[in-house]
Amino acid sequence: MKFQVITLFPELITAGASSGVLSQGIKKNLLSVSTINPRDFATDGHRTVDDRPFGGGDGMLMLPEILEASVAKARESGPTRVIYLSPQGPVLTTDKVRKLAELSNVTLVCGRYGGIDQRALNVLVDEELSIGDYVISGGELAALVVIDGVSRFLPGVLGHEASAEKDSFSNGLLEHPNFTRPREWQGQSVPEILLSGNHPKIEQWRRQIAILVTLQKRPELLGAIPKAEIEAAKAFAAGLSPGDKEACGLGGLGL
Ligand code: 4HQ
Repeated sequence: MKFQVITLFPELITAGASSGVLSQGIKKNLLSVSTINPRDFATDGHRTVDDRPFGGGDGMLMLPEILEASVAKARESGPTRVIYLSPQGPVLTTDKVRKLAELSNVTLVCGRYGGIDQRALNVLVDEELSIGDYVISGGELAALVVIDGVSRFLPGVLGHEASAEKDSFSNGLLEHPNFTRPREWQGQSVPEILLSGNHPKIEQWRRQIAILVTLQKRPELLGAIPKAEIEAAKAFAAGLSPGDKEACGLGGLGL
């Protein structure tokens, strides 16, 4: 998968892609992250890329010709899906991340300051995408969120020990809690079942706990889980020891 990022701050993107899962994926040739600097397409001595908004207002807007030339540069590598990071787009979800992971060439357009001339967006951008209902200073951090989230679904990027399919949201649920040594810490014990070595039983237990965690923290996510399974998890919760309930952070359920 090829990610191209149109940005006036390429060093932000390079820094974000230079460690952890992303850099590993790049090293293994499973993905690439390159930048296109709109400044390179300025035509005047001051390398101007933006101008003041007609009608007045704060901030400077990227000139349409500058984005046009930047996107043309991105298209030199072949067909590419052009995405503008903006709080006006639909908010990114796991479903969307999975779909993006099926593409082979994605161009992420990062705005700064006041944004980009609307006519350029109308013509040059295939879709808008938001990483959430808040405002950040530029699209770069949002682009990195998209690149990171999508890359985790590319085959081979995560080791087999950590699959994106096991993470929160992939099964429609938040993840079950995890524990390591010591077996007892500050009066809290690791749930006995996890020490049993009975892996089918452990998997069953984890699924029930994951449903309860989701019910407690993000009940609106449970829409896709059958009512009967939620009721079964509540019955299971009634049988949990107070110690296990506390250790699992399930004190807020009132069950
Ligand atoms: N931006 N999700 C870039 C965002 C944002 C978001 C604000 C994008 C400023 C120029 N991007 N403009 N939320 O807040 O993607």
